[in-house]
Amino acid sequence: MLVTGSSGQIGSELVVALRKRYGRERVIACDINPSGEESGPFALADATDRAALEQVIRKHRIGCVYHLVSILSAAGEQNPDLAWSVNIGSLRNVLDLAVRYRMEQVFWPSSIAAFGPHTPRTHTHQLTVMDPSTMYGVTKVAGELLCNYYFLRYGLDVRCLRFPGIISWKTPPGGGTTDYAVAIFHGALREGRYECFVSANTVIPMMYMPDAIRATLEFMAVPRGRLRTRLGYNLSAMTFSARQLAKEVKRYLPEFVCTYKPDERQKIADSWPKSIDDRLSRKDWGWKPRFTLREMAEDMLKNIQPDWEG
Ligand code: VAH
Repeated sequence: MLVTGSSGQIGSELVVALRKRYGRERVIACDINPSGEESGPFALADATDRAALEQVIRKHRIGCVYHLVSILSAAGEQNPDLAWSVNIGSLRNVLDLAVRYRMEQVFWPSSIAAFGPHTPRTHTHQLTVMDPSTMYGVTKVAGELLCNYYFLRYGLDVRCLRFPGIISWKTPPGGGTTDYAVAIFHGALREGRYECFVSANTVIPMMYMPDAIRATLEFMAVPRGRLRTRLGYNLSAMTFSARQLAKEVKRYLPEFVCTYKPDERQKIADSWPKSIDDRLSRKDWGWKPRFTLREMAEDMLKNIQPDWEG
């Protein structure tokens, strides 16, 4: 198995989970930057360079790719051309090479960022209007359509999940609009305060990383006949406002003060759904979230500052 973007927020944790389940030597981590804590085989490669990627695939006889390379929503608005070429260029390389080398499976993360300002914002349906207003969102819609095409045309077993904002502690925030939901914990523990870059009443669907990793592994293990779509499956776990998150942090750190100073990322956040209808995931492959906001907040604080007594 190859995990591209293995040094990133999801990639770094997915590598560990896959190695635990399938064995250290069977999972090749691959990134343009080493993560610095390689727990197994690593290939330094730029996934937008098809020849370099093909060399890794041939050398390690790859049969399955988890393709996690992406420039996220906020960073993508700083350089939309790069976001398109990295997100779509690397995906096309993976899909073409997966067909060429007759791979068994490909996983690719889509996002609720694939929805836009005209998408109904509560209990957003699986099949609905998708008019994203960020280049990142455009690459997610285009990417889903590409994955669906490669399934229809070549029979490639490529699977996509529309992840909500993902919260984790192992890697620093990386250019996403939902980074505030990670940075708030670090600010609370380090300085006792945090200035949030979206307004207090901003509501975005979120998921704790352990749930996101489990969803990926469960989704990829389901027999292909169970899946009714090759566009992204809607996926949800929890949804809360920035104010509710700050209040949860304050439950554990009573001195914590959160202030709000919306910046250009507010417009992106306001274009996304407030809640997601993920009935198709629950029906087709038995999705069920585990972590609540309370459990996530406690786990985040405990792991960011191990000597913190909850
Ligand atoms: C971002 N973390 O903020 C990503 C995610 C739904 C948000 O796709 O860009």
